Amino acid sequence: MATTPPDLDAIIAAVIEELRVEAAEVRPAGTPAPAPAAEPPATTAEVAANSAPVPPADIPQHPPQAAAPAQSGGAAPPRTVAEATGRFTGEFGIDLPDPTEPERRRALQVTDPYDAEGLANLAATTPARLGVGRSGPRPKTSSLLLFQADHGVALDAIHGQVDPALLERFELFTVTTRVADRQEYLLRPDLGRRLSDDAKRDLQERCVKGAQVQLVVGDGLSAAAIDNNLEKILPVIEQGLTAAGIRLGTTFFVENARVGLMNDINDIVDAEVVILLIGERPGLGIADALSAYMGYRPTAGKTDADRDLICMITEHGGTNPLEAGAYVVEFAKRMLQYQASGQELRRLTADDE
Ligand code: B12
Repeated sequence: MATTPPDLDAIIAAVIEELRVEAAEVRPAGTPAPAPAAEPPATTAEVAANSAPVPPADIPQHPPQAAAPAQSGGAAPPRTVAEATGRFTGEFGIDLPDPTEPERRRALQVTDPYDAEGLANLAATTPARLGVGRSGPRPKTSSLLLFQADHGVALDAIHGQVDPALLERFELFTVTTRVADRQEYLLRPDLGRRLSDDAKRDLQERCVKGAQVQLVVGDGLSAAAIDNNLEKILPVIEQGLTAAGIRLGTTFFVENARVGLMNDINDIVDAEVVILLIGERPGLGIADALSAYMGYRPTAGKTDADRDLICMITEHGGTNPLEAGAYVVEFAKRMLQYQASGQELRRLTADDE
């Protein structure tokens, strides 16, 4: 009858014990215990990654264990996977390649695909995470790291602040909405659509009234969108409109802004066309895309059906801000010509298309 060698029993027992101890330390009370790993790690990199994860600050870390050969017989059982396998190299570290590097980000990771060429063609049509493969039922480590990195960039964009030096360079003064802080901004879009009382007073005092085009810059859901694109798009729009003899209002910046704010703003500045340059909700890959939302005579009660927008303005896989600026100018001229925007503009220009 086949029996398991005694040293293997000791190794398995040690691994199970280690997983149990780790799970007890890391798992919040009341959550079920995870199933033990089915297979021992195959490579040095996996051993290092498994033995020395980089845990969040509030999770206790194991002190590094000294390298030791696998034990057998009556000796003390090994305490770590590295000890058990004898493959610990003596150094802890992450030796995986950076998954955010462009060639890694787009690398196909399906092992032995049925139609490699078809898969490559499909993946080339979209930035979506196709062909990422899997490790058992789980994502591969590189997929998980890439996801976490992109998620981090998106969070930074949402919670970041627009560079004050940039606003100064364009001499934009800042007003706020009725939102108190970023948390409230995310939870209460309605408050981001209304100007604060101070903002109303500031606009009343500082803005030219009755312009043909009022430009507004708002952080929206991505500070990075403003930081990375404003310097290119704003001069193109301003110069393009001015060169066409169009009178501009006083451009300013709104913190914690939502699109619907255009109505409140125009109830004060009374422009013909309002153009709001605002940060879009970041995606997992592109976090600095800007939109230009535009409306003809926005006022209380106007909705998105009365607005137009030019979206995905970014140098990272979208419309270049210089090109987008020129397009915004043409769109604004069209709105002025037809005295309409949104669905109404579509109706009036249906014969043009
Ligand atoms: C979130 C979102 C939505 C959400 C908005 C919900 C909300 N309250 O936030 C929902 C799912 C409702 C939605 C619906 C639609 N959307 Co949408 N949406 C987006 C997305 C992913 C992000 C927008 C964003 O970050 N805005 C900035 C933040 C700060 O604005 P906000 O004040 O928080 O939210 C307002 C805007 O998002 C606006 N909005 C959202 N979509 C659209 C579309 C149009 C044409 C307009 C004028 C306004 C608008 O509605 C919100 C309330 O006012 C963009 C993708 C992108 N790359 O921008 C597509 C996007 C803007 N949507 C688009 C479209 C086509 C639509 C729909 C017309 C789809 C449809 N056929 O029904 C509808 C129109 C809805 C409307 N408001 O009238 C297109 C616009 C293309 C274009 N250039 O005209 C985009 C660019 C997606 C795309 N690539 O195709 N959308």
